[in-house]
Amino acid sequence: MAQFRAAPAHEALTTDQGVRVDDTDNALRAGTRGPTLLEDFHNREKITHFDHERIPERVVHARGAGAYGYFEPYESLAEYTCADFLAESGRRTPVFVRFSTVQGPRGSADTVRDVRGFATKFYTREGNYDLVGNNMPVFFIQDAIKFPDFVHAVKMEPHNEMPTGASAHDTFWDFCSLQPESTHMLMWLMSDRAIPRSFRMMQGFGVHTFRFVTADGRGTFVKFHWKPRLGVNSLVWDEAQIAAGRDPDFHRRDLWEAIESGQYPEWELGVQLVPENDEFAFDFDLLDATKIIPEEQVPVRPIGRMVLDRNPQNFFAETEQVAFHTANVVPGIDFTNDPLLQGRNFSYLDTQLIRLGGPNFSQLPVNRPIADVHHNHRDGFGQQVIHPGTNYFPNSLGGGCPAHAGSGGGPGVFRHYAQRVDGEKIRVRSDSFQDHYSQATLFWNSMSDWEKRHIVEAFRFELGKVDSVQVRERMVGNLAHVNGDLAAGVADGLGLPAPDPVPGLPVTASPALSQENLRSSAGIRTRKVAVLVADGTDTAQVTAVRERLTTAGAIVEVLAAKDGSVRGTDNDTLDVDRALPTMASVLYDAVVVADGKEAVGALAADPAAVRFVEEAYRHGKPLAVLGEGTRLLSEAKLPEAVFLGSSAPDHGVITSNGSASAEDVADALAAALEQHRFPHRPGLLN
Ligand code: HDE
Repeated sequence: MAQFRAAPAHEALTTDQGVRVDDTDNALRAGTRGPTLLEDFHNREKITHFDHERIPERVVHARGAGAYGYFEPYESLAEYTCADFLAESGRRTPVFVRFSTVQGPRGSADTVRDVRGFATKFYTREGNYDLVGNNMPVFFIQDAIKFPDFVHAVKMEPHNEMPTGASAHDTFWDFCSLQPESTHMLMWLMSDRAIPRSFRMMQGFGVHTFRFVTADGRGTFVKFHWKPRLGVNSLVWDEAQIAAGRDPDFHRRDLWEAIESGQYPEWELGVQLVPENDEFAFDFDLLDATKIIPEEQVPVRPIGRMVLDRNPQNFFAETEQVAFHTANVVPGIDFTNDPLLQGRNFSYLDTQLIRLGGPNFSQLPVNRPIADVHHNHRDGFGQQVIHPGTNYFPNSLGGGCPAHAGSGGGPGVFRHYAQRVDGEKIRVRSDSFQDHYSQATLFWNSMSDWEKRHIVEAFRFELGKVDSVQVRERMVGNLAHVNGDLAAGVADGLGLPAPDPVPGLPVTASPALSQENLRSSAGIRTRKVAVLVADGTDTAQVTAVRERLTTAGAIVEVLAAKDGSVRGTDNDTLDVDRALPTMASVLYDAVVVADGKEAVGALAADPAAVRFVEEAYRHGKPLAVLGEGTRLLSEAKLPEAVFLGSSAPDHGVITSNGSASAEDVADALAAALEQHRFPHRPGLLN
């Protein structure tokens, strides 16, 4: 697939001044072997520009990938908000979305265990609205003043700049063990949500409680949720670690390729609405960003959908230079006093000023509103606009323009929500923010058995990388407040005694939190399947399987020991899509082993093919093995009970068992793919 868009044809190379250049391969020099001359303005300009190509990366969320698309509401929300982009069913608003990891620098791997940023810029007719969220609905801290401490702790350690893209190190766990308000978020971070299969398969959350405001100034609390059509799916940890080496660009490639191939990712936007009168109706504080509103208490109302259908043309110009800001709101959307949000409203503008080199970054194409812009801001680095006329207000010489939009009232004018505020000037956290464990327990209670197992394993891994014994012990002590089994399981892995569980408030469960209940509504669309073949493969079966799966929307690739083609059983040939050594099973969702005595013999003798199948099995992925292909499973020393004798559908290992047709096997594989993983299979790597 040719995805690189070449520069326009027939354009001659010029200098920055537009002067045509005759040669950009040889600097001007005195004689063929003489010194280079300062006079060569093209050479100097070219190198000088190059020397200044880099800008500071984001202090957090440095690594990301973005795409354009649109948002459209299902119905008017005018009852709750005067936001123009939510006022009419089907009204399309262009968007740019950037997904990111938090900890690692720009060049770090995609599949690390981390929170993912999910930032959306809506280019509305009434100005830009940025919903700068994450793929987890809560945060590590309650007050923005702790953010520098938190980020210093999670980032690479200051003396040796390790580890890259990982939270499994002493300073992070030291901080969190001393900051119990992080416990709920740690549960999410240690869950599979932190290792998504794809950006396209993540939920997104606004995290804070925001406020919808109607034209007549009535407020309603609102929490935002993005829900992916493809379901919420994750990698397993071992797989994520291998993928980080096999394809550090795993997530950005996945997003890019889906959009290039016309398989546009889609999310539904939902809102939880809470009347202002119910501000104190919950046993937690709506202003506390370490809490969710359980969906069973306030259902998520779907209000529209977002489709991403266009890749950027230039990563730097668009994805790198995009500047999100929580304070970019439009009429009808306002803040609450969430102390985390209040701090963010300061931070994003501040950070862009240095990252994008001055105050004019909103003039960059990706940041430019589609709404008209008129103000008296002038000059500064990189000013793109030639402003005519007066530059102060009030004025008479400029006809009084730009005038206050609000003086005559009318729609489309931002007016801050009129909230009554009074209080002492104090540095005190509200008592209503003090329960740090109940919702961590709620999360734990809501997980299925395999999700719980993964959480325990993740805590063991992370704390196992922590050298300080007292940090490990303190953290296990905190977990005893969440759940006794969790704390005991983690303690066991660390060789520590199980702490006594600490009783807390009674807590139920929220089924909406489990990935078991967040399945795809789009079947197996865009799921990637590898078919292993060699000379002597039964090509008719491969073709039948491929057709069946492709029709259902999957992407099927044929892999052999080398590129080119393989010979079939009928002396026909089959083209190879990928050479096995360039790929790995972690880059696919399912694996098919083709039939054919000679081919299976060759694959069973190829350690790369055996490992391919073994890893797919141990990562819980669906496997379809045609005819004699089971020899490969035996060679990989996989638990035979799973694939010998029956098709064992519960474990997602499908065999043709001598009689099933290739089509039947493909259908069974498609059904297994819809389940994503088989977490109860024996012999799994977590
Ligand atoms: Fe951010 N955050 N953040 N953050 N954040 C940044 O802004 C900050 C927080 C989030 O794709 C920075 O342009 C403070 C919560 C995303 O460009 C910076 C606090 C949530 C992105 C910043 C928070 C986020 C950022 C770094 C504590 C989820 C990437 C570069 C109050 C709701 C946006 C930049 C993109 C980026 C500050 C907490 C999400 C430094 C002070 C909570 C998705 O301004």
